[in-house]
This record gives sequence, C-alpha cells and structure tokens, in this order.
Amino acid sequence: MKKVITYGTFDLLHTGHINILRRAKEYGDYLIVAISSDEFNAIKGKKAYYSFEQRKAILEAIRYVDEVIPEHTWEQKVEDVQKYDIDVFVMGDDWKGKFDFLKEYCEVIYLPRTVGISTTQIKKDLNKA
Ligand code: C2G
Repeated sequence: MKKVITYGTFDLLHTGHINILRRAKEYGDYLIVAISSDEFNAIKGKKAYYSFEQRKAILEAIRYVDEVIPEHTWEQKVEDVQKYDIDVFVMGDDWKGKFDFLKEYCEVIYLPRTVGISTTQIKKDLNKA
C-alpha cells in the first residue's frame, strides 16, 4: 500500500483544500492528513475559526482522506514519515523547497496552489458582508 501524507490547518474548508487532498491521494492508496493543533496554530501565528476537533471531524468526512493525525510541531515530520511508513509527502507549492530535507525518507512533491481562494480571503470577505 502506497501511503501519502500532507500537513495543514485546513480551517474553513474550501475548494483549495479539497483540490490538494484529491491530488495528494492520486499519488497513493492511503492519505494521512496531519492537521495543526490549536496550540501549533498559535506557533504558526494562525487562529483557526474551527477547533482542532471540529477540523478533524470535517477532514475525516472527506472521501480522499483515510486518517487524520495531529500536527503539534514543525519537527515531527521525519518521525511521522518513518512511523507511518510514508512513501510520498505532498504540500502546496507555497511551501516549495521548505521540506526538501524529507527527500532522504520519502518522495517530496509540491503541487500548485488553487488560485483565488484562501481562508484568509474568506475571513476578509465575511468581515465586509
Ligand atoms: N492550499 C492550496 N490552495 C489554496 C489554499 C491552500 O493548495 N488556495 C494548500 C496549501 O498549500 C497546503 C494545504 O492546502 O498544502 C493546507 O493549507 P493551510 O491550511 O493554509 O495549511 P498551512 O498553514 O500552509 O500549514 O507543517 C505545514 C503546515 O502545517 C502547513
């Protein structure tokens, strides 16, 4: 079984998230999504609208997603890739190059972001509504 992993906050789920999850799944048979805990989001300088538990429940309902695990630190990726026997690591290309150190352990793929949509923009648009 070819296993894929990706990481993110996935707040206020939108088609950009769905597009990356769908494409990530195409690289294997089993997709693990590591979603940022509320505490790690604070470290990333993000405040998610939905709590970790809510974001986990939403991600688990997506047909492309096979397992959701928590992301607590920047440093856990090598351990996760080994622990979950990951073959492919996938991220949007806003992260291009940032995780190349994982090439020692698995395939590293950066996919084009979906243009014109982001959680930040959704929040801004809603504030204007
Ligand atoms: N994404 C995308 N297109 C968008 C918006 C997001 O392809 N329009 C992708 C991002 O590139 C990322 C994933 O969706 O691969 C999740 O995005 P975020 O929830 O914003 O995650 P981020 O804050 O980038 O956290 O350790 C890695 C971090 O946890 C990544």
